[in-house]
Amino acid sequence: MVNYLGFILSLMRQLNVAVIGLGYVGLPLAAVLATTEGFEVTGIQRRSARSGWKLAALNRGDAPVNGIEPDVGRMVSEAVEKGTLRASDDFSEVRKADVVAITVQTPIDKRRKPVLSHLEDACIEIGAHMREGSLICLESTVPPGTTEYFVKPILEEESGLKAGMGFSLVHSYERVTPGRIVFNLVNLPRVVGGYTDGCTERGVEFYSSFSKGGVTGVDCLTAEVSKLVENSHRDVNIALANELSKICGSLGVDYYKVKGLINALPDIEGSSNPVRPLLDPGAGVGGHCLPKDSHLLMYGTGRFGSKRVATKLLRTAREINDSMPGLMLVLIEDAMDEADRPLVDSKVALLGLAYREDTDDCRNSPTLSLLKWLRSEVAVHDPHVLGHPEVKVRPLLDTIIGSDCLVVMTRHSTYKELELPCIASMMRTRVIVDGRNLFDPTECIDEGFVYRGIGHAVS
Ligand code: SAJ
Repeated sequence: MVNYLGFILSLMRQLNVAVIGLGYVGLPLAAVLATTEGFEVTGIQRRSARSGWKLAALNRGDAPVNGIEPDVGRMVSEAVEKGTLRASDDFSEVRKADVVAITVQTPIDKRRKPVLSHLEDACIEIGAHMREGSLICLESTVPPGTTEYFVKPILEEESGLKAGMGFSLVHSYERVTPGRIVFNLVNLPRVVGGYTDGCTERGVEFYSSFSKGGVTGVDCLTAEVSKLVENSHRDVNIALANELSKICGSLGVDYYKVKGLINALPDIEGSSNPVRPLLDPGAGVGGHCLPKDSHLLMYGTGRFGSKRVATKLLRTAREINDSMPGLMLVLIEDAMDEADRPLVDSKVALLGLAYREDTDDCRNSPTLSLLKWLRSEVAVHDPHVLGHPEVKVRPLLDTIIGSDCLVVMTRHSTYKELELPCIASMMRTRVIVDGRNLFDPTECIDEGFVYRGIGHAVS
């Protein structure tokens, strides 16, 4: 197989990369590549009403992402200044690309079936413009079988080229997480799954040129399954923590004390006693990854698997995690009963709209679920979410002052500076319901609060 990358780099020409989709995955990838020696990047994004504004922002050198993302903004302005990054809505720009990275969204619908229409549209456009010899990298998280049985046929049909011959096709999944996007992208190990061994070889070469975490080549199906298993594993373990915290609560045992004892188990050579770290229970599991990835895995198994598999554990884990905002409502109702204050006549202060600490990402946020069920006056604060189409985000003081119940939904670092006496003086009724182990239960009770907390037994 011709060493295309080496050949191009040997010519010292910039390697031209087109990144299709400028969301939480595409934008950081474009920024990292555009600030890496030897790359020139065109970010291509459909100019839709919702996301078209990103193109202008990017071409001004402004990164359209908030939250604590230390690097993306700096890298974008540096690259635009240098002329190695530009954004466009013109898919014909793909014609110049040596490498095309597909980072479009692959959500699930209300019936938990994958929505691959964005991927299909992108592949049709890419196929129509891609150059012979280009490397196509599917980074979006997809059901097993998508690279070979969905993406490949579209690209071949539209381009008239054959995968593995006229172009190379790989699936390489990202492991980014809001708040640590660039760090993870550059430093975590990378898996590259090729349609053929030759495709894999080219993909490994490309990702090795900027990834410092090591790159492993496999087949595309193994790569697709690995990504989904990684997140399904995490989802199941969070569900285990949630169920164990309910058991501990019912027995009057503090889950976090139990967790501390078990997670302190050392990995002593020769003990053959494997470490088994417990995760944290919480107000719910949000984000764009965990709520959907086990469904993608189950869908792909049903669609392309050789025989049916009863995926009971994955389904149950999703049900448990999706039930946690409901548990928060129960705890709020229970605490307000103890405080002898009718919830319906109260003001509930919700701290945190983002699904995860120190980010502005509200996708599938547990707070949005809880808001659907709360029938009282509600004030929502989030230090990183500057605005939201469905929720009015209020200043912190405005949220807390005169409230009857303070509910912690997201463990933003800024909330760790909150002082209980100060909070108590601003609230009308002193009730705290802590969904993220932010406060110390004893300190809350000593300060005169009615306290409930996921993972903490009420003493
Ligand atoms: N959560 C819990 N308990 C925990 C951990 C998380 O309730 O012990 C909740 C969080 O509050 C959040 C949700 O789960 O609402 C997801 O949290 P996360 O830390 O898994 O954050 P994500 O969705 O950004 O997870 C991503 C995943 N990476 C990708 O899919 C690309 C995951 O595989 C990573 O482990 C995680 O980032 C990470 O921290 O790197």
